[in-house]
Amino acid sequence: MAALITAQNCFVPRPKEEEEEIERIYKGYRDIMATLPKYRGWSTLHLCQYQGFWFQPKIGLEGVMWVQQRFKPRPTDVYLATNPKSGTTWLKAIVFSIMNRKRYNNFTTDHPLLKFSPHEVVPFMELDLFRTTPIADPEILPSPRILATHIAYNMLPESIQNSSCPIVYICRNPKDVFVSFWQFSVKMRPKDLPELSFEEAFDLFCHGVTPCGPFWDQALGYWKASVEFPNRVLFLKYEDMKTEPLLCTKRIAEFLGQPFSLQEEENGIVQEIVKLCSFESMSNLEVNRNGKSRVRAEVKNDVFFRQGKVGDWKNHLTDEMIERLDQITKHKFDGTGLIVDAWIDHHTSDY
Ligand code: PAP
Repeated sequence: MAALITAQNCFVPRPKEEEEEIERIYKGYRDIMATLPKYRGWSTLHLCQYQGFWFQPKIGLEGVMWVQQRFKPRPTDVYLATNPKSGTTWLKAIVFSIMNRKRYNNFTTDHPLLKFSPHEVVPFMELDLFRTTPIADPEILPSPRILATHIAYNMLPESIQNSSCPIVYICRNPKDVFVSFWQFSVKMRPKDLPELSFEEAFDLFCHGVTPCGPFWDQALGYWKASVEFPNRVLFLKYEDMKTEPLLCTKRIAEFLGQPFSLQEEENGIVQEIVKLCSFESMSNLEVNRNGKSRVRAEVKNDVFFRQGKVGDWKNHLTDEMIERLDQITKHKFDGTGLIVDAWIDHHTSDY
């Protein structure tokens, strides 16, 4: 297998003066963070509100500020954007497999995704590369780089917004996102923090207080961008990917300017990619069952694989919760052209 350069390879020592300068810049970020509105966090004590969105102070906001002020895109970059718990891990695996299919064409016995977590081969900018000092040098990554982010569209630096780099966004029913987020935060919340109950977390979610939320505002930013710049921003739904994985994979490949040839289709390459990236296959790999992130040492790879299903919210939410979330979703997306009928529960709603 050809050598793979991952996020971890980008953490190389820099000259002392450069390290000191970066440390000074991050100290400035922390000074700004100390002045921001705070509210109860999910896996951290607090979230900070910055430019209308909520972020974890340490694992998140410092990196966001660096991306906004200093990140240099390359014209060949591909960006993957999501609300957390909306299918990020899956999208990373699919796009990596599409983009690298000439180089890694053995999908069953010798593919990087059989040994590396999707988060390792497609790093988050603000959470992996620039989360805090020491930061990575992303110039080490070969082109085309595939980089992920949870940053809202309007908060992306102009250098990305004004570039011609493609952005693939995936969105998911907020009821499933909430349940997934809740389960994740139970695993990630340090034991020395007071417990966050399911009901409290639900209330936070409804008020938009989630890491990188409000969920709806973040989704709308990318939705509007996808309407305005359809060749640059692709808006996908998790549920469509579940029902039509082959079609969606082909659509992503076309959008990225890497359509599957007739011969590739005849050879079953699309099927192979879909199978490799499926929840069933990914969640059973040793690296994703027992591996740990090499960049974020506190994160075990298995926290990104729970059920991978549509509709688990039915097993967790009360009728009142369903009604409340659906009302918010209808209200927020009303008149935007974003069709979310399939997300609304018609037993409790008059939609
Ligand atoms: P993020 O926190 O980095 O954004 P993300 O992958 O969006 O991660 O969230 C994990 C969710 O995606 C989990 O959903 P669940 O809690 O409802 O089960 C996880 O199971 C699901 N997921 C991960 N990999 C896949 C996959 N290959 N196919 C479908 N769903 C997946």
